[in-house]
Amino acid sequence: MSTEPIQHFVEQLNAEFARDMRGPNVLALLEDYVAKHDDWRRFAMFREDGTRYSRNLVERNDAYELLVLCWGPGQTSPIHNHEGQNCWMAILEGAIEEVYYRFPDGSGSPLAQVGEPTTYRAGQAGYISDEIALHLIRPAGEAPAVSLHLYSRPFDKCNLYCPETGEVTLCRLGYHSRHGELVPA
Ligand code: CSS
Ligand code: FE2
Repeated sequence: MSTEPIQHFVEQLNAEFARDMRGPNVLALLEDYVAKHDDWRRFAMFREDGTRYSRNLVERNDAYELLVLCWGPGQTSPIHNHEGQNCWMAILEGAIEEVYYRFPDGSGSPLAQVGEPTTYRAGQAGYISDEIALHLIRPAGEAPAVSLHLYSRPFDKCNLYCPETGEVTLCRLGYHSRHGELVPA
């Protein structure tokens, strides 16, 4: 049986992080995978209740986690950090908007947006870390979107930031499915 393209991609990522934990070639590997393959579809499970975007685990090890995120119309993420880790994102289907924010200054004032929202379309990829900014992610327009996220190292919680006051709350991050199997509610 031939290796699935996404399994081959995982093996490339394993080799990349074994060679250099900073993952200098990860963006190029992501762009290459999303340009050529669509076997990610078996991981793309939207939440039936439509309450928020879904997080579907593809692969997780000590070095990184790889997830397929499914965004229904209007399912905006909270403003969040990335726990000091590297975050790469590539768009699989539809279009995604990213909005940058400055970290709160502790004064209780509204978070400052940085620049204009960036739109990423299918095939495009980007990178963020806490050194760059906080961000939120939302599907652009009224169509659903699917994105591929790679975090190195993995994290199970992150901070959420209130846009009006900068107040921080801790959020536990769960999975809607793992390795193609729904996680029981
Ligand atoms: N960090 C969010 C998605 S936007 S990068 C998450 O993993 O749920
Ligand atoms: Fe994020």
